[in-house]
Amino acid sequence: KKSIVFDQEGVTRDYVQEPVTHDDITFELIDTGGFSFRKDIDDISKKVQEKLMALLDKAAVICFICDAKNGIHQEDKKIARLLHKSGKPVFLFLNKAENTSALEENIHDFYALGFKNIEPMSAIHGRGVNTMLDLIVKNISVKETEYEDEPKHRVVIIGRPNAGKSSLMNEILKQERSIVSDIAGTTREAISQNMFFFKDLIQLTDTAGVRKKARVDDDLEELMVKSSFAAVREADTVVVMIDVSREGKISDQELKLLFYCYEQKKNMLVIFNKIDLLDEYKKILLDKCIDEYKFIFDKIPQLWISCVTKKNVGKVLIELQKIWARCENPFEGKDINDVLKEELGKRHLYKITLELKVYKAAVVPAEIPMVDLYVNFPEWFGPTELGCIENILRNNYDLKGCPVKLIVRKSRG
Ligand SMILES: Nc1nc2c(ncn2[C@@H]2O[C@H](COP(=O)(O)OP(=O)(O)OP(=O)(O)O)[C@@H](O)[C@H]2O)c(=O)[nH]1
Ligand SMILES: [Mg+2]
Repeated sequence: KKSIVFDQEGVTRDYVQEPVTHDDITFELIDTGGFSFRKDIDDISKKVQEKLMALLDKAAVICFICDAKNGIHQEDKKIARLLHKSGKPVFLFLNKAENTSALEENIHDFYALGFKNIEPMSAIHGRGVNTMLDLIVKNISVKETEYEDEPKHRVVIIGRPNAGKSSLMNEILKQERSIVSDIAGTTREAISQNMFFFKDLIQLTDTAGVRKKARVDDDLEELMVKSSFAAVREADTVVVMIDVSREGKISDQELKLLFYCYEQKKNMLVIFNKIDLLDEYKKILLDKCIDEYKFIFDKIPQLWISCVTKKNVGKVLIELQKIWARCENPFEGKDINDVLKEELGKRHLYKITLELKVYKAAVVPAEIPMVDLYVNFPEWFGPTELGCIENILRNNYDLKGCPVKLIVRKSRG
């Protein structure tokens, strides 16, 4: 229960909790109610104090803010004692430090509180805030997999050897989970790790690079190490990583990966990595390639990142989150039946002389955008016809990165 409810006016003294992202790490920042050590406090204040103790107990890092201008207060000493007892990392911030003479005069008293880390700050001038955020993220660790629950999403990173898959995995996890080296084929087996992103548990899997040269008739299983292939099959979301520092084109293997994941109805994100090494000429070639395979690239969000300079690395999870959000509410706004009626009225579907009709569409509640189509001749709705209907839906709804599953059912109209 977040709010303290009490039968009296103007008593809300809840703590304020907000997720904050700094240096790609997201944590909950909690602004608490004030401490009180008075014995004769009323019931609301008691609840505030109880809540405060519970928060301290759960906190990973504590920022203790004192007033440098007015100097140390009796209560500060009591709070300090309490915080020392907690055994947590505590950072003492001396606020109102813009008043330098007061700061100089009072700082010694604050040293006596026994905290190693003392930082001046000025909340009204926004000074010291960055230091605070730095100290916080340095002292919290990204949550690991003690959690027994099933992950809400399984994300797998695939691509050619040396693309930077393990580098990205480590960047996202903020730890050296996967070994990174410039030797192609460094990662041998799929490596999974769970992490929290906001409130959701997410499994992240780094895979061994796709090794062999693709031939037209190769299927993906032959191209991939078994554990990588298994990881793709089990994933709901695939990140296809493409190294832009190579020859300025998207290889057949990479296209094969894209098509496979698309057909397997995965959520998808394309990541172009190593943009620190991208020159203008290669960029033009790559853009041409993307344009050539527009029919697939139009359906998938793309991010251009560098694991070395960290450019856009922080956007990866956010982009995935957007895809998942689209999947949760895929056909919002317009009525799907109106959309299909209008579009198919402009552009009829024919198989030879037979007109293929969609009488009705119904959105199926599922993990991915799914629609039942009630049609006159289900057997004639092949990949071309379904592709056409899928494109109509994609043009009318925001489904970028989401798969779309269409199921045809016989109907007499
Ligand atoms: N310049 C540059 N180098 C990068 C970038 N990302 C990764 N690298 C380097 O590329 C090499 C390969 O990185 P890894 O993360 O091991 O690549 P991988 O895709 O896991 O490779 P395999 O495990 O062999 O499939 C390492 O030397 C990295 O330091 C980047 O954005 N820019
Ligand atoms: Mg690797």
